[in-house]
Amino acid sequence: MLAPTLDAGLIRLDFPILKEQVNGRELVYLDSAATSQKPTAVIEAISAYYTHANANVHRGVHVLGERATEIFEGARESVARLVGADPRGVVFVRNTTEGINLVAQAYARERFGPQDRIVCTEMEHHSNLVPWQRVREQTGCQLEFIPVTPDGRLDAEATVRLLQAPTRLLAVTHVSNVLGTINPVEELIRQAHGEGIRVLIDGAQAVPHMPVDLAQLDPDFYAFSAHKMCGPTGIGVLYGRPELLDEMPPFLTGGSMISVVTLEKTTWDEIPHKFEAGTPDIGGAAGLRAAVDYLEKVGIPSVFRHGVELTEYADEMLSEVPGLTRYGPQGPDQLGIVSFNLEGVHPHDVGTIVDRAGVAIRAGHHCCQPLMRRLSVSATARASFYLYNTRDDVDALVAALFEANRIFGS
Ligand code: C6P
Repeated sequence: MLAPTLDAGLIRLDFPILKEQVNGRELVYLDSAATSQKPTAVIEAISAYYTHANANVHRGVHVLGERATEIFEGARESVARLVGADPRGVVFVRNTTEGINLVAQAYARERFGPQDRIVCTEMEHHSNLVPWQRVREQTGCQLEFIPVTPDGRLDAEATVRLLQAPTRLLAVTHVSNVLGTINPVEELIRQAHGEGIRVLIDGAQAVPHMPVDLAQLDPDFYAFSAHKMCGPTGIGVLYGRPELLDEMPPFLTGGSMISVVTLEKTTWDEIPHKFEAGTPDIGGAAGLRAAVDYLEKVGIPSVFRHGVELTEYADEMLSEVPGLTRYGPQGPDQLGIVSFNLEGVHPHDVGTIVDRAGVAIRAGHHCCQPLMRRLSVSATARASFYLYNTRDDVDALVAALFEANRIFGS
């Protein structure tokens, strides 16, 4: 059944920053894959935390300490509900990058040696690539990559070949931040588990935009960031299968993650606290909880439908722009992210010219240098959509691209 449509015009009213004037024009924000804008409810939740509840968590016997702990643990419950996870498996980290580093160091580094292989893909963000190179340096394990096809999908034949012994871990993105490709992660997890291979999914570009049910997908690890899903910067989530987290040593050590400390020896707290050393980002958790409430109120299935429809509209309109090359699949397995180049115009110039018209896009390698090499480009321009974007925003981008062509004489 099709989800109800959302009214992006009404939703825009919840995001005060969208009233900003940029270069004399009303802001058109098409860079949500980098970070999303924040609704008033999130901004107010952070402010309310500091105004009425600021204290440290899991320590205080006083009222503010209890309020802060309720907010922090309430955020964990909210996140767990959103993604269908056991709250004991929800570890608060700084961002997706830290979540993946946690798994690289506390899981892979501890277990793998030269006889083992980690498999990644050519479309990974550096955050899901560099940590595995580091593990290779530390353990001598092998690291191989599933190639990306010319239409921006994972090579099926190589996937089958690489999801076999000696592979021990597959680390793959759910949605590509450059191509918008939605990878068939449910099938990949099933295939990998059939061969006894653990799976980490980078969900940074998925959780904000589409329903994600970890109970159904059943990954071993799944990482995402609050700041791409209407929440604040500084807090993210690593989901880990509780039995695995239980077995793993801590990533960072110090206060808050211990059970008993003597001068000789320390024992660890229960999960997830074992992985949350030091004072956490409590204000961030307050914002994240409000972001989850906000997205649930709008309805993630409606956010997904809106992203699909806007991307289809953008594809149709961009096909009218002379000299434009689009990267990535254009079909049902593509979501919310449109990368392209204009013939004869460097993507940074494209970014600068559209910015003059108040349109914010990203230009560069998008932290995916190996993918750029595979696409035989040094950089692309990238527009990315979210629940507050409208067809008018796409039209503003397209008009600005015609202007870029005029300036560069194409
Ligand atoms: N991509 C982009 O503009 P952090 O920075 O840890 O919150 O997220 C890292 C990350 C990991 N995986 C994927 C698929 C991502 O898209 C990102 C962040 C931003 O594409 C900033 S480089």
